[in-house]
Amino acid sequence: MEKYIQDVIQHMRLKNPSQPEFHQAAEEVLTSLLPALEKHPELKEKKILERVVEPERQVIFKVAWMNDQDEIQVNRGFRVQWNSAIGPYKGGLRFHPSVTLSIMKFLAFEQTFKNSLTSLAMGGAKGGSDFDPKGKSDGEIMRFCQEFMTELYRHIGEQTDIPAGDIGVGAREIGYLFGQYRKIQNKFVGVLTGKGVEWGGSFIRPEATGYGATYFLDEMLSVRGEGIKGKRVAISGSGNVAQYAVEKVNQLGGIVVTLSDSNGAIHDPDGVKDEKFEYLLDLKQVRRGRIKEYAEEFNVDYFKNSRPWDVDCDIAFPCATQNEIDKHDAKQLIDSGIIAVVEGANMPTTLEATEMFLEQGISFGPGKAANAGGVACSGLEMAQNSMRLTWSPSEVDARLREIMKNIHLLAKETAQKYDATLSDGRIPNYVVGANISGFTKVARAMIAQGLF
Ligand code: NDP
Ligand code: 2IT
Repeated sequence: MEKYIQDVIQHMRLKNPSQPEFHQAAEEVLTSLLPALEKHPELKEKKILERVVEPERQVIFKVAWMNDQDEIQVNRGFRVQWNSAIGPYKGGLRFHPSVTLSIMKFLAFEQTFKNSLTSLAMGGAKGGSDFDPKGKSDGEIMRFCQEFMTELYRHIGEQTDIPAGDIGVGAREIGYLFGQYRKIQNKFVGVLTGKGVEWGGSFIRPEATGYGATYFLDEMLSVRGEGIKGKRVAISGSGNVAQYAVEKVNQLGGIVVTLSDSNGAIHDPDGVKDEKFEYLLDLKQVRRGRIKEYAEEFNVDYFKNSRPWDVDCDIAFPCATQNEIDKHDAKQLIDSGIIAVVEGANMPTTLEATEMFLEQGISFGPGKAANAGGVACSGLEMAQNSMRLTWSPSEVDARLREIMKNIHLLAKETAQKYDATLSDGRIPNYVVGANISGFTKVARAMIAQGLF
């Protein structure tokens, strides 16, 4: 069976050249499925692996728009609809200059299994553009979003494919995208999530990924007989996920000692809290400034062009982007004595670094389980839109807490069922647990629905 998996991986690599991020994501999932394939030979007979590494549909389109100087700009737009066996396509949009088909595919592939773990009926997709929102005026952002939606609208719909935010796409962009869809289609429907609460959005959606990942961390620590209180937490990034991870870690008594952006990292051993947290929200949400300004304002260390992993901490909480913890960073974190890694970002840890953490018996919460709170809350937004109701913040938060608890339990019990535990046998291998449980539900649906 091992050879069969390696053959599928080899074929996937050959068929999709120059797509390193997609190769990495697919290899991580496929290799971890070995115990499930041994137990369920029908998965091989039905060629589920061969079928699940192929997206159902990939759309690539041109986005031409005008900047403030009346110069024509040309970007590329994507929507990769990976799998709709368990529900309509669902997943975010990323606007970042690094966006390629490889990155879209890795994200859509991961999203498929993440959405399956939430227990809600959502298939997997991802989209975005190589458009760089940094330094653009509000008018430029609006015109770009309108042009992007003028093509995307024909591929999505509230029963077909429901995009949301990701890197570079927040409340402002969702507003412009939604406005254009509504205008073109003359329909007010829940075709996007992450909408403003006054026009169809859900309370807690902005907070959900950061809160949810912190709830997942709390669950992992309780298995170790520990809690967040008093723990020093190194967070990377300073965007949507990082901000609300900071807030929830603070609420649960942890100390957030780092933050970062693409220019560098800050180290604040006393913790990003109280007026410093309020400053962070204003800096990033209102002024759209750089994290360096936090260091200047509060007189703490700033490390230019650095990641935040070279500090004394108990927990690493990556919330920026893919492959931001490599084996060098993993060694530093292991030497610092960390007990847990929780992936707020998608695939922030390289395969080698993940292996190193698992070998050390460190509780490792993979993104598709740990950061599923964002899309889970998007699923709750869809439910509210269908009912034309709005739940209170406390009701949504309670449901989010419950969903994260259940994802943790599912990953833990699946790991135990397949004998996947770490060094001392007590800590579950959540990578194996999350991948097998997310995958088998999608696989069963694919088998039940015939050949596609
Ligand atoms: P934001 O755009 O709000 O913030 C992204 C943060 O990461 C910024 O601080 C940004 O710095 C930093 N960053 C982005 N790219 C790089 C890079 N190449 N190198 C260094 N730093 C970088 O995005 P989100 O917070 O929404 O997303 C963060 C991560 O969480 C992503 O991996 C995303 O896929 C994942 N995620 C997001 C969810 C959501 O609901 N938003 C749900 C689940 C996962 P700068 O401002 O300098 O670019
Ligand atoms: O990676 C992710 O899960 C997201 N960006 C959120 C997707 C969503 O549809 O809410």
